[in-house]
Amino acid sequence: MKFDILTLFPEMFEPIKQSIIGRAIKNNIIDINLINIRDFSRDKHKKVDDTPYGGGAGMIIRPDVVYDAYQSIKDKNARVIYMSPQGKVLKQEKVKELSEHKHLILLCGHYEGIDQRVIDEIVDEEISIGDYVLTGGEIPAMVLIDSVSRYVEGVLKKESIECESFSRDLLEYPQYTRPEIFLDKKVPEILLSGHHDNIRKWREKMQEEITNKKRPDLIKGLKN
Ligand code: 4GT
Repeated sequence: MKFDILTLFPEMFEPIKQSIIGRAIKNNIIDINLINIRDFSRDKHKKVDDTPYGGGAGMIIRPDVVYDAYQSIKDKNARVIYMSPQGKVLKQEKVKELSEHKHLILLCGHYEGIDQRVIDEIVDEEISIGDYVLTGGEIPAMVLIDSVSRYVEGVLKKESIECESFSRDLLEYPQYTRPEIFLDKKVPEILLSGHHDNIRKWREKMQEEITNKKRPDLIKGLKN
């Protein structure tokens, strides 16, 4: 799976090259290609933004620079996503759907945003990671890459993903490891019993209890 990232701050993506995603990159399962929008400025000072028509605070990224950056990587089979608080809020269902694509192009805004004309011209879909405002789309893009990559074949062990799809829409059961006693708290007896059928039932019951208590909206299927 290939991710092309159009951004003014490619250095911000260093953290995602660690751990599980880092291993997937080294194994050529995931490819993260960073395109610095600034490289496409034709200005002698490499300027990419300007003041908003109509007035107001902040700077807007110019459409021509973004367009030229996009032209350098464009692929008619890729899905172009603009990370934006105006987009649909990312949910696990959408994460799974995006993981079926071979090539995603992620456009990250900064400052007060990007000129609307280039968004209308190149973007297929806008995605938000939640109802709050950030200084840029880079962290949302990393959230999308991390969540989508988990579903790409070879990134995780098969069990890690399958287990989730059975228990869809429920929170996870609590997990324990050694020591058996920690600060006078014992690990639930059933987990030491070796009775795998009872353990499975106990875990399912815990999932329902925890979801009911912490996120009843997930069970009721409420949108927010
Ligand atoms: C929030 C989100 C996002 C921003 C989100 C354009 C300039 C948007 C700054 C950018 N804030 N992007 N994707 N909730 N800010 O996903």
